[in-house]
Amino acid sequence: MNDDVAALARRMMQRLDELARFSDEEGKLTRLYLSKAHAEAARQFIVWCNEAGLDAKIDAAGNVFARYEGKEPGAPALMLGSHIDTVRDAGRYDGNLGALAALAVVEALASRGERLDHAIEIVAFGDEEGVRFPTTLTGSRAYAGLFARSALGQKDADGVTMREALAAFGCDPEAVTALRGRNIAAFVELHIEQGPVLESEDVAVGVVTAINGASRFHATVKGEAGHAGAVPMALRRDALAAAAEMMLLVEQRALSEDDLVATVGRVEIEPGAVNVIPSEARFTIDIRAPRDEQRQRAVADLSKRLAAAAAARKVELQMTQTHEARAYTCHPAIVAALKASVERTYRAPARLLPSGAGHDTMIMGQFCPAGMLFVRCNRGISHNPAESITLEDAEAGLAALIDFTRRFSAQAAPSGRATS
Ligand code: HGY
Ligand code: MN
Ligand code: MN
Repeated sequence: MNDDVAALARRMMQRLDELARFSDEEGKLTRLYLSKAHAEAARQFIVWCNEAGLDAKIDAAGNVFARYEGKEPGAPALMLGSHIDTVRDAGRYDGNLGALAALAVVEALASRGERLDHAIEIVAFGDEEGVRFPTTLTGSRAYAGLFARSALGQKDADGVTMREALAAFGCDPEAVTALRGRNIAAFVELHIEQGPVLESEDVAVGVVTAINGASRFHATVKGEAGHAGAVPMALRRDALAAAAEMMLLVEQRALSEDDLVATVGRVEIEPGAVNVIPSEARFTIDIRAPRDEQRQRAVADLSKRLAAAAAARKVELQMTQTHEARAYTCHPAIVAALKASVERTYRAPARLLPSGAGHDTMIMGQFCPAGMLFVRCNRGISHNPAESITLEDAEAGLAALIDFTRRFSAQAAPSGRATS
């Protein structure tokens, strides 16, 4: 059965360029959860779903869903998709590729009126990155029934709560906590690798075996503002100098072990004047590892080391945890089926590899059997406007996803299926 995957891939790439226009920032791609750009991108995704004959809807968490029925209406569904929110100054393929690939799979079937024994549900999750609000993976957490009600009170940089933002988006915040998908036999996400492995081995497509667990913190260091010229060094309680020492401790701890990674992604300083000793420094910490025990040990170590650095400098340190996601091992039956699809369509041995980046799959995997396909990205660059993939590699990823979708059997779906 030879679909015109090349044409589907070309249209998918064009749509990724069109979707990239919807941004909250001039001249760069930044699409935050429940923002104007998210609403515009969601509306555009709905239009494309409608053009494919699908009735798409936005759920209480701001996710866009559409369903392509199987031979029998109401059959268990294979769910395909990813997220359409982005980081700041992002690339256009992270997340968006998977949402549009899910639509392209349905278009491949719908174009020939083909119906399978299972339904297909496609999803464009509204928040995976967790850039606007401290929590992350909000869309998939809500769908999997794992949304923490407390997140509704979290505020963005402008002091807007998630509850207010959901209501302004047209969603019912109260319904988010009750949101829970049903009758889903499995979830599969196509995503760019965001790392250099596939490119280094000249492979276009890979199958993900596991996803790193992650812990995120907001650290606040309080010292004492003072005159930059008049206060002797030994008498200072410089919040920024203390935070700088702590950031290096974060880096050194991660360097001490293989597979452990840690990042300080955002720093804010008060009062921020050239001739004032900083009184407060706030920074984020993101720590990840393939094994939860390894990550938790690093978190415990770092908490002690940062506290000791604060005491030595006579500054206050407050660490607030904002995110925790357990490492996820992709369902073996899904991995095996994806591997077979890659080998059938790509005609080369499938490269199996872990994911250092987090994905909606790690949440959906707590709800139903789940797995991922990776597409090579240029120089492994991601979370960066230089992020790019080739049309050929997009086509290879799509071909494998279509093959998997056709051969998937909800009846034979691995255990651990969501209850309806
Ligand atoms: O941070 C991550 O791993 C993902 O890109 N949200
Ligand atoms: Mn992503
Ligand atoms: Mn990302």
